[in-house]
Amino acid sequence: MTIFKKIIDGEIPADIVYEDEQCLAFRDVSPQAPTHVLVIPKKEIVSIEQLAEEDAPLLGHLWLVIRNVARELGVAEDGYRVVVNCGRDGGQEVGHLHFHLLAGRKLEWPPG
Ligand code: IU
Repeated sequence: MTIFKKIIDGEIPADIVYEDEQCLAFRDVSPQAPTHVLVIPKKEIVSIEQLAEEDAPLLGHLWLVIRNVARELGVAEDGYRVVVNCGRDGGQEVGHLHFHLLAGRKLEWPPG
């Protein structure tokens, strides 16, 4: 079980900014930008690589939640970045699919 599953189950506290029956959004404990939120499905999906065809509606929902959270947190107007790390070379450390929502400063490109 990952730490994110424990957050979903309420076993570990998190600074939750949005929740519904399908997903959870909470502030990253080690923020890389003034606003750094993780949006995760409640379904235990390890990474993009483990997505199933049936997860397509869930993914659409997650993108709309990300957009809505960005608006709610007041960062939509200036802009933001959404990052999904996948696997070792992609820099994924937690084996539960998550979308990083980063905002609040001018983000550089390309990433390291
Ligand atoms: P990554 O894409 O798997 O590298 O991102 C994992 C993120 O989860 C990373 O930004 C951590 O700071 C963050 N995180 C967290 O917010 N709370 C935790 O308890 C743990 C990691 I462990």
